[in-house]
Amino acid sequence: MHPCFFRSPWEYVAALGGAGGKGNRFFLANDNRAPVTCTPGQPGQERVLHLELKTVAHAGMVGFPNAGKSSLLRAISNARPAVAAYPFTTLNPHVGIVHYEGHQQVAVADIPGIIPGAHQNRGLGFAFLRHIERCRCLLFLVDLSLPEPWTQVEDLKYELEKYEAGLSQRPHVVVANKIDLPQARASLPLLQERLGQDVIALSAVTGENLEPLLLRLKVLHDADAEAELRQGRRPLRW
Ligand SMILES: Nc1nc2c(ncn2[C@@H]2O[C@H](COP(=O)(O)OP(=O)(O)OP(=O)(O)O)[C@@H](O)[C@H]2O)c(=O)[nH]1
Ligand SMILES: [Mg+2]
Repeated sequence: MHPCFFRSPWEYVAALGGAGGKGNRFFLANDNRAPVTCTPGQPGQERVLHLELKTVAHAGMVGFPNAGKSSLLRAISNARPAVAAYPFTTLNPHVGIVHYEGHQQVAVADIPGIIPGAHQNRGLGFAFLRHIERCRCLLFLVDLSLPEPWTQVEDLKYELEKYEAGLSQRPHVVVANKIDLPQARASLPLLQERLGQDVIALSAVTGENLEPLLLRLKVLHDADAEAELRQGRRPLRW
């Protein structure tokens, strides 16, 4: 059999150990009750493999700097990414685990903020976008306290789509953060209308309305797990 074989759809043997040698017990005989003879085993296979991480998390947070991605991850999981009132606080993805009843877990990634032109590699463009590509579903996080918040969703989707066609169409939910700020709540109806889709409005800081997001996350996760099973693949587990 080829040395790199699949034992099951989700198990891969990259390098086989060598055939074992014969131990002392093999040489046990009536006239030799305590053999000290043995034979060495064969060397195992050695390979140099270049591995590429395909999945970072079930859900990835996509948003401009300062939208509150890290604050939200802190609010829904025990991850502790730094939060600060300036852009690009987060420079590497952080993964937090959301725990549900019945020991179910959903991994959510706080991905560094993307900026307009990311698809042309502006800022840390490609690096950020690659992290997004490695998430099964997306949370578009907008700062509802900024004017015309729908433009954030449009711009984010544009960057994703330019980077990889279809990426912005991954199963997703739009999350409007900072609902605790006075000017934010007022623009929610217009945001829903402009996007023509349901939006989950919440506050990562006060914890208001986190529940609907957690429920939606689970729905997205379960739908993905079912689709994976239907295709004979193992659903992601953390
Ligand atoms: N009022 C209010 N402020 C918030 C909320 N969420 C985040 N903030 C504030 O917004 C600022 C940015 O929050 P972060 O969580 O660091 O934002 P981020 O999206 O992770 O930013 P980058 O890592 O730079 O991409 C901080 O000052 C937070 O305290 C919220 O729900 N309400
Ligand atoms: Mg951050």
